[in-house]
Amino acid sequence: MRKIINPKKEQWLELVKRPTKNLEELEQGILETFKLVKEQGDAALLQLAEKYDDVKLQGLLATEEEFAEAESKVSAELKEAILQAYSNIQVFHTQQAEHVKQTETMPGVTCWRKSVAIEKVGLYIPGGTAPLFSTLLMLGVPARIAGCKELVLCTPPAKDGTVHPAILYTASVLGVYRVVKAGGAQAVAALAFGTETVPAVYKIFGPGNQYVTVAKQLVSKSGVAIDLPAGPSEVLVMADDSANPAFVAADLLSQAEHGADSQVVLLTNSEKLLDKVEQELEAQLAVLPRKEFAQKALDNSLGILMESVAEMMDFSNLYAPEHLILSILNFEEALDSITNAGSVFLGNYSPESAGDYASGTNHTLPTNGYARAYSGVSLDSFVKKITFQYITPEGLQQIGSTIETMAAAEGLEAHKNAVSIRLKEVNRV
Ligand code: HSO
Ligand code: ZN
Repeated sequence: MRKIINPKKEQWLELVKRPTKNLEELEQGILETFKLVKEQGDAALLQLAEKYDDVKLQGLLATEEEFAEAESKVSAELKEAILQAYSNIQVFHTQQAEHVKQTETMPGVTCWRKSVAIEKVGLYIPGGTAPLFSTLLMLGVPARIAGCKELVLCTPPAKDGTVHPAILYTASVLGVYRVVKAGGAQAVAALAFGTETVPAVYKIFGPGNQYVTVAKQLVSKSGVAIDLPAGPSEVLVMADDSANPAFVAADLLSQAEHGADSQVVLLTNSEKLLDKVEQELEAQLAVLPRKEFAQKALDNSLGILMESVAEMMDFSNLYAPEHLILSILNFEEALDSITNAGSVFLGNYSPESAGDYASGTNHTLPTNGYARAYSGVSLDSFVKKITFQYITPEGLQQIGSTIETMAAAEGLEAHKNAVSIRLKEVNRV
């Protein structure tokens, strides 16, 4: 961890920068993959699984037998944990539903807005070094609450052609039975354009490697919606003397273990705490199975000593972290000054892991400074909001002249006429 003592404000812009990657060079290859999937459909997916995942698949879809086998392989303890997390995520996301409120903006002019589910959604769950079945819950639960009709799951298979049992078990809990063994840009292409076994969807969700990220960005240019511009995961911990250095180090490491490019930042107004956290990091890192990833992430990370909580908050708002942990005594007083963050964890007993898995909030969140303007995934991500209006003849008499005047001023005579022609009839009777 890079230690920085009282940086000047002029340095902040440099410090909040994430290491940028130029992903444009991946585009050419990804466009070729898109072409292959468009032209050859399932055959392309099978061919690319062999090429990139080193697996000769018998079929693209997980079979009933595979679901049954997964069910038997997941321990009772893990099943119980998944169901508990499911329940909490469901409770939290259900209360996000908006109820239809009809409003009369003028007598006889009634407007309302209704959330309508996106009919077909694609969920991408990476394979790779960790089987993120928790992400499947974070996407599948709100999709189900929203009422999405078709949920298609794509995930890269292991070398023996199987899908991780916990992913299949979670899919079955969600009632998602179309599980496609496809990863990378080809999975995104299949979800966007459709193949014989993969229906084309209207929105694609889920994290992935650089290929998946660029592929999602590319399909979004052609009208398929995507959840969020994804980047490496990050956490910023704000800590004062009331924090427990071992807890702080554990939180930093929980995020650092995601990958070598994860970002962790510690802000503190206590030099003593900074030193203690450094010692703890070393001790805890040594025994972590994923210490190689975590060490690399820590090498790019910052431990910054600052003057005050107010200064830390200013820095954090500029950084706009995906996750913000407030391990400070008077965190309640600081809440209103948080302007940019994806998800916030308060006090010494709210680790980020709680939100990652089970407390109920969503863990698909804006990274890379996007928290300045984006929200994380929620029930809203799975619906469109459609507006309605009903105007009575009396209502049109009330509002008509306003519309006519404005249409005329914009030089749009046909717009004006759509009102005038009606008013003429209403005023005749
Ligand atoms: N911290 C990750 C989510 C996750 N953590 C999944 C563990 N499993 C991004 O918010
Ligand atoms: Zn995590």
